[in-house]
Amino acid sequence: MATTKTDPKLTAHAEDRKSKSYEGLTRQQLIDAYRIMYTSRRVDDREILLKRQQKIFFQISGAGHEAIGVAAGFCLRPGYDWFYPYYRDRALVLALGATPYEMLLQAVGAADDPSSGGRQMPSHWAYNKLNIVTQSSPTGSQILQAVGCAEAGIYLRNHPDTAQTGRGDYREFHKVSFQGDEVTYVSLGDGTTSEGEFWEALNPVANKKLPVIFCVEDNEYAISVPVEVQTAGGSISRLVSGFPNFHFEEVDGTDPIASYAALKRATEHCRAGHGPAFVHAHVIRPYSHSLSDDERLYRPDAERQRDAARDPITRMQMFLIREGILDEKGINKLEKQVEDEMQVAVDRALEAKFPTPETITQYVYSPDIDPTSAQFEAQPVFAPAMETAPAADGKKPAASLPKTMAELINSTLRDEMKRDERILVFGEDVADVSREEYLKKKLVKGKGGVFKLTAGLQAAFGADRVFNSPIAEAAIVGRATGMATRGLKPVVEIQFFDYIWPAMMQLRDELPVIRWRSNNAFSAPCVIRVAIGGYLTGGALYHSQCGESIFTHIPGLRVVFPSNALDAAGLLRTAIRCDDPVLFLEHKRLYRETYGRSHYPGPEYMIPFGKAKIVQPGTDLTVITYGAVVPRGMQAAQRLERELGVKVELIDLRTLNPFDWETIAASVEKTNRALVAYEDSLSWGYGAEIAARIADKLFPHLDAPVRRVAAMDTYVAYQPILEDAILPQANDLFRGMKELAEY
Ligand SMILES: Cc1ncc(C[n+]2csc(CCOP(=O)(O)OP(=O)(O)O)c2C)c(N)n1
Ligand SMILES: [Mg+2]
Repeated sequence: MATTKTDPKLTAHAEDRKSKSYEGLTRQQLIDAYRIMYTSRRVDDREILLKRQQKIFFQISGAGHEAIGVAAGFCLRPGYDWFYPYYRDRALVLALGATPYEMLLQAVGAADDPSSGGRQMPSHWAYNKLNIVTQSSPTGSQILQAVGCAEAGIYLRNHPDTAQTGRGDYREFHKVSFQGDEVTYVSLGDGTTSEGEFWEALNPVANKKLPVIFCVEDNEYAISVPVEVQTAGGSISRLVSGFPNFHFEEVDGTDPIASYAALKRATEHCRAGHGPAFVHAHVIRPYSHSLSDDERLYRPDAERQRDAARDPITRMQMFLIREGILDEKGINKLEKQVEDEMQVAVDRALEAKFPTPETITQYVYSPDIDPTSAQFEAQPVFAPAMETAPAADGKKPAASLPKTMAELINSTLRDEMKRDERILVFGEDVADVSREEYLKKKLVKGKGGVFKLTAGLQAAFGADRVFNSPIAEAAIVGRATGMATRGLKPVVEIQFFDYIWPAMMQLRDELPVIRWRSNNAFSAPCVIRVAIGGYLTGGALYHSQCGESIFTHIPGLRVVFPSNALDAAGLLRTAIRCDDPVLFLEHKRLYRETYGRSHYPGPEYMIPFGKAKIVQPGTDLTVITYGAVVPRGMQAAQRLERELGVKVELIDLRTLNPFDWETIAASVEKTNRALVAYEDSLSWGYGAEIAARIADKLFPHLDAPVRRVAAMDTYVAYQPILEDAILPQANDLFRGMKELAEY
């Protein structure tokens, strides 16, 4: 038998390498890292092939981003930490425990796709068990939600009893879990740092020292636009370097060991509670932006070759060989295993069942709680009569007087916050005083909202439940969405409807879509209170807008618009306890109106959504309206009866999505005439849909055309003479009703 002599020097060298530390990674971990990176690349390759064979319908790759991804996956813990990755993070998601088969299920659009049930494009990750929160396509909209997610973790740690599940409300279906030292990871591309939402996220994470890792995967391109166009000076690290409390890392993100070291330091900083971390990883993008893009159109060969020389897959392979961790045979064996597993996964995915069209409407709203149901029907319980005893001066004490809408909203918030510790209130100026010591020393009384709707809540419940946010509407809604995803119930305020627009991405593409796009794996029920409307005398263009139909056009979002104090209290409670996101529109003019005041109906008073109120019964004409047009409509209707004997049935819809079609239909079938009145500008407004439905469904019952009375198709002007002319007044309503009655 032949024996080989071993060179003792070589043996020593091999031993040396064996004990070498790779930033704490073992040799086995390095092999595992390569396996995941290689798997990630091969899933991309297989998807590209499947796309060319028209077996899948879209492809976007994680190629070039594998090293930073696997490093993050090794530093963080699935199901413990929280993840808001973006589409290039295939390697991260694999490292956390997702499988190629699961990814391919999404690519083919299978019913069993665990991320979306065939609803989202491939690489739009969502894995509930791993705490990988459902992702979407808008660049950067995940970032603010990650902030809210991290805030929720801190809040839950400080309020552990919050985790108790309440009965009879959304809490039954939202178990909360948290770890004292959890970290939230969010990643984004270099181009995405141009989005306002990225910058809106930096203030709260820095100020509140939130444990969030931002990982910017800088491949120097955003589709065809190079980094120097997106980022002044070309370096995002330089631009963010002034934010306090951050730990900063800049690293070659194609080097898994350097990436691991950087992310380990970042994770330690966050876990220890020192604040957020910012990891700027330089990566490459070898496969163009997506399969719909050909980068040769805007990148010369030399530049692409320069990138290719840094390909993380080849680099890692060479590294393993050089370090003697795997030889060529070992590499080949590993790759063959991956190929074999991949083939099985592809074959299985191609046989997967597709979702059926009957399932399309599932999970637009909560399947668990129906806010239109009898569960939300409760009678008002007014305080006992002792309060109505006259005061010494003979006048009734203030407590006995009916309360304004503003007061009842405040009382409702107060009682709900008492009942449910998961409720947080934040927004612009909503706190009593941000500098809490002023309040504690009783130096000031506190503000509590520009309309004082949240007055006293901070004093009653503390500054971690009621606090001011920066003027950043996207952040208000995005952070609320992240918190709600964790099972909290944020009740946030948008100060003026006119300023809701920076939050539009969150309100259209995120909050109401989370449940549907994740096939019910995630949801984010929360309440967005918004001061809306005109008739203010001097409110002008930017403090008077309506525009509710823009939001009723959004599937998944409930829209409520009360016209009086009692309804506001009952509907707000339903909004808070239900399991869907709710846009709660509060008319500024009605906040302190004499019309519609009420005593407080008690801490359990609720009104189901989708139940209109017949404010005045009638037989001759149906008027369908809501909000501040209700009292104006009443005035007009009373005059009509007085002067012409026409009996108008006036319907206050109260909630706009859902809306009470049964009440409308029953009324129009009786009166045979319908007028829809609303404060928003006439064309394309909310009433257009109601009018169209009546024309469509009730045509045989109509004795006259369906009419609308609304604002002019312009903006609301400052000068009161103009405002009066622009907005629908009682006189306009009277004229409209009269014409229709006489038709
Ligand atoms: C808000 C928004 N605007 C535009 C797009 C279209 N879009 C998709 S990816 C992308 C480029 C993103 O570049 P970057 O952030 O650098 O990430 P990368 O793809 O390079 O990893 C654009 C413009 C989008 N998805 N969302
Ligand atoms: Mg990029």
